[in-house]
Amino acid sequence: MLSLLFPQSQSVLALILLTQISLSLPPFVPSFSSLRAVSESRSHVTSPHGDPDIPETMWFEHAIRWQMRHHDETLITESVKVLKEGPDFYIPVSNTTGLVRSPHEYPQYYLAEPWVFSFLTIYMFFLILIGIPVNLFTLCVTVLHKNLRTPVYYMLVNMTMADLIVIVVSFPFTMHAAMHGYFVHGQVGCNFEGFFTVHGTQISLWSLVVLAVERFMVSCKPDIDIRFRRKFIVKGISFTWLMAFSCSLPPLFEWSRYIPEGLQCSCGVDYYTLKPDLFNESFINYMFTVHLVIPLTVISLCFGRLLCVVNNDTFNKNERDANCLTVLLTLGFFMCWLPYASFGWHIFSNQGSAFSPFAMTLTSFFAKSSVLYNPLICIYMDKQLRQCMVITLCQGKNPFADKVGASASSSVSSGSAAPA
Ligand SMILES: *C/C=C(C)/C=C\C=C(C)\C=C\C1=C(C)CCCC1(C)C
Ligand SMILES: *[C@@H]1O[C@H](CO)[C@@H](O)[C@H](O)[C@H]1NC(C)=O
Repeated sequence: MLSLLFPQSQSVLALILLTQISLSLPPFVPSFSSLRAVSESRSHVTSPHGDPDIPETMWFEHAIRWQMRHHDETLITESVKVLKEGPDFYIPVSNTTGLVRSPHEYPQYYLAEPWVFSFLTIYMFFLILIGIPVNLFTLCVTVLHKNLRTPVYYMLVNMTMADLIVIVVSFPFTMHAAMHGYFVHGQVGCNFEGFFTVHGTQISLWSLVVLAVERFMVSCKPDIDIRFRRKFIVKGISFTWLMAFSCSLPPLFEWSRYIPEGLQCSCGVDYYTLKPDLFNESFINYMFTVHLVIPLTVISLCFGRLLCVVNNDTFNKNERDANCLTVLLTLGFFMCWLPYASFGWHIFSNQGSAFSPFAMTLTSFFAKSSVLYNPLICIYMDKQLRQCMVITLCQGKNPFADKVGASASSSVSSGSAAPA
């Protein structure tokens, strides 16, 4: 349907999908089923318990050999009911092997083989390596070029900054933790990493909400006062930070908490236990309602209206392009975050059920790739931003000047541009 409305959107969607797939999936795919089989059989092992002859690093080979000897019976009878929980962690595998250890103190190589952790390290390294220059460059170009100072771009600067905060502040922690196979930075590091990830992501989410509302207003009243729009966006930016704090701060102050999740080398909020003393249940309900369902509803309502004006010829083409950009940014965001959100909700609403720590990590590291999409989508969609980038790169001269000059007016940013 979208491709009917926006001719460009099909290729952009393909681009998002391809980047996402190439970034996060292929190395997992061939090994996924075999890994799951291994981790399932792993949680049924009962014997190596306390055998002093076996060094901890050898436990896996030992467990397999032991399983071969004792064959099917134990595999079938033992279930994954015993869940491991500590004061500041929750590991969703049974401790019948006696190998489960605190993720703040010991490597978690019983959850997945070391190469999986190495892969996560490399993945995080690439997110940092690509994410910093792409976001930083977009930020510089947007701030430096006066003709990009439009309400829509104010919001994009906000989102790019949020992405940079996540990449610079919290990703190195994740990478370092994955390198060691456990959360080496202790509970303080976990709070730090969790806080900045949630904060940055929430800023992006609420920016999308404000952007959708702004697009909605403009499409209702195309000749709306530009100064009003500017003021609205500036207020909107403070609003995004406020809303982000209202989601990221409470877990630091004993309303829920940040704990290591999945393979125990990244931190998220606690979906795993109810913890009445931390009012965990109310926080998770609050987080999913106020910080996911409500934004999603507001955005959908605004987009409903946008889709109505999309084929309206009297409506400025550049404004329509800006609408398209907003829709794509939103799709990119939710494509990254909905798998993680629904898995988190599933774990929360089925307390104590067995789930694969590997699958949890898969969704959460997949969500982390969202920091790349905002700038990539903008660069792809917006001709004027691309031109400004070329000019910045070539130190003030645009080598393609006569070629692109003619079509300059058809870019997203000039559409929403202010009278200078
Ligand atoms: C790698 C670290 C991760 C994924 C940390 C945790 C993230 C959350 C607790 C995310 C919460 C949510 C956000 C930020 C936006 C979409 C909805 C949400 C509640 C899943
Ligand atoms: C798992 O069992 C072993 C051996 O009984 C014990 O040393 C270890 O502390 C247990 N792990 C947890 C997280 O309780």
